[in-house]
Amino acid sequence: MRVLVIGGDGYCGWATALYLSNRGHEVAILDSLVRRHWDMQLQSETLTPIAPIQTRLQRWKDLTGKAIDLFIGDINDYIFLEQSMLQFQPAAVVHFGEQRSAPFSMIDREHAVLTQTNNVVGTLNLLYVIRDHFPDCHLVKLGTMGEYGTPNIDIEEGYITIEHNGRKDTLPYPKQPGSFYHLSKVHDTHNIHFACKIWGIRATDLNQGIVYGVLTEETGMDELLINRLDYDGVFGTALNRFCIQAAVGHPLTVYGSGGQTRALLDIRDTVRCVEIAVNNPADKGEFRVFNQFTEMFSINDLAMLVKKAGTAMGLDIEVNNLDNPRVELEEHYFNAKNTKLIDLGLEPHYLSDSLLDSLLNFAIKYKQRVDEKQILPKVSWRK
Ligand code: NAD
Ligand code: USQ
Repeated sequence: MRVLVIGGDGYCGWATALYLSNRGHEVAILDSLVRRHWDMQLQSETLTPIAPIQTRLQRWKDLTGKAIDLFIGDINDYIFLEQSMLQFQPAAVVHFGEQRSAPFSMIDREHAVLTQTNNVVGTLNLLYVIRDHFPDCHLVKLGTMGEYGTPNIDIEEGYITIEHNGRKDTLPYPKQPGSFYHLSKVHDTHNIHFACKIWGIRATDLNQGIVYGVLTEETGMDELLINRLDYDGVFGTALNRFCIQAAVGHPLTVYGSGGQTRALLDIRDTVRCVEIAVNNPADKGEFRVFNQFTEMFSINDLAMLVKKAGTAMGLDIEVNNLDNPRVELEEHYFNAKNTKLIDLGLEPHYLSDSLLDSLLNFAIKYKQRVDEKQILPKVSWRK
């Protein structure tokens, strides 16, 4: 299938583009490279030395004989997006191309506006190109489990059936996101759902949990294919950060009491879930929602697992409960459904000692690149 991966220079997108290419799909990457620019502005770098996108793609072609087309530009530029898609003629578009950090979106007004404009307008442009030129194209859009927040009832996959005053309906599951970034995903969800309804577009919203790990079969083939791994207080995410903190002897940064529970998955499952969605398109007019995660952990659980694995490797690991820079529940009910991808064939990689060992060893290998000043959180949700 011809698959356009928007955001294909990023953490999830790069691994996915190579995986789909390796599985025989005709892949193109579209990316504005703005993430590399934001890193420079924040004066932070990924743990890993990522090669320029052109070098990455040339190496992939040399190694495998498979070419991946490249379109460099911003999906907020409608003409660029339209021309790129007309040239590539995708049967499916996988859309990872957004500003994806909650702390980044909470820095100040400018960053909140940038996040919501970048994400919501980009997705809206994409919906219009699909409507006007590719009415059968399947949109596979990365959403987030954080759209749901932490309700005191079970979280369903996108929809909930409610009985009210003797009447019954199946409605979009209520959304209570926890940052202006997470809110941008909710706005996207509503726009895509509406477009499916009025124009008959087919779309799958993948409400993904927090991704951990770095190696996939393809990105591990060569140093020039290495994926990014963020550890800084803005773009770094919980488990990845803890492993890198452990590697450099920094106390693990648990925010607040650490009872926050989240849904997580291995990056090897991210790429597989996207493949499953691409290979099983939504029907015309269908807005399908899959919860894309494999396990749920509290932040304390994650810190304890890293401490245990690191201690077994001879690392000396402390856990610090920092004042929580975010406004979020620290003790709450959290139970989300995730059967739809499994029913379609996902065989999860559960978090294991061997994965933690490999992630810790990976972090140790690159630890001289860590700037410890970037580890503590600097962005507060409060004024
Ligand atoms: P990332 O920052 O590593 O990659 C995003 C890529 O999109 C970057 O290469 C960036 O340059 C590109 N991009 C951003 N805005 C663009 C625009 N307007 N036009 C073209 N390209 C643009 O992020 P990631 O971790 O790979 O996340 C990818 C997607 O998955 C995001 O939508 C994110 O919300 C979602 N997601 C990520 C995680 C996670 O743990 N990393 C978890 C759940 C959902
Ligand atoms: N946390 C800590 N210590 C840290 C970092 C985070 O305790 O050093 C806590 C946060 O307070 C929060 C939880 O861990 O309660 C998750 O934070 P995170 O930074 O790992 O993840 P989050 O901000 O939710 O965002 C990440 C991705 C985002 C994606 C989301 C999936 O950056 O793109 O949408 O995970 S989810 O969390 O399911 O919404």
